[in-house]
Amino acid sequence: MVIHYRPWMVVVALGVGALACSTSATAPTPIDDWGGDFAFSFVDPVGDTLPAQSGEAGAALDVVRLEGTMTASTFTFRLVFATPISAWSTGRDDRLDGFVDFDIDASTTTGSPSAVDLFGGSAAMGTDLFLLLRDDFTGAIPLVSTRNGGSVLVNAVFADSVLIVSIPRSFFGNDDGEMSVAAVIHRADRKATDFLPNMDHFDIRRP
Ligand SMILES: [Ca+2]
Ligand SMILES: [Ca+2]
Repeated sequence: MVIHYRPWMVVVALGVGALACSTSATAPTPIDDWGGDFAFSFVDPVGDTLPAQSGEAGAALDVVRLEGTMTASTFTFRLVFATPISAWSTGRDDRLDGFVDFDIDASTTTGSPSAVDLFGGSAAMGTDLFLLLRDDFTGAIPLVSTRNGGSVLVNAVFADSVLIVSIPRSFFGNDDGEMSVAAVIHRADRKATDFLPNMDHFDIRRP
């Protein structure tokens, strides 16, 4: 059975804690075999936002870059926007919403379809974990497993036009640090204002 865990399920999932994502289609790489820390950077065009749906108001949030580092202990990334963003907890009209999806084993046969696909895009991923970009009023956002709905809160900083997220790599089990990623950006008053990337997904890989 394919399970689709998305925001309406997060409320009940919070506090479960166990992500249990170590059961991938192929045997996970032991952490002992860590291949070394690395950095990554991807760009998305400026001004490529999607049209507003009927009844929606407000300017689109335009994501322009995803960059970060993968170390043996921590996965840190910065999601950069063309204009300032604000956290969900601020209650502002321009507060950030949306999903960052991770295909940990780079396999479409495990996990669920990406949120990108649910909103009309095509990420071609089997999402194993996703971040819901709504903060919880304490500077944290939920990282949710599509395998079992378990979730943990991870540290998020909203700084002008940048979202900075740090995730302990232990939450990814024994994964080797290489994965696929895609995102759909919402604003509080608009759904799907930008896809990252516009088609398909980015591959986070050691150079
Ligand atoms: Ca963009
Ligand atoms: Ca997968």
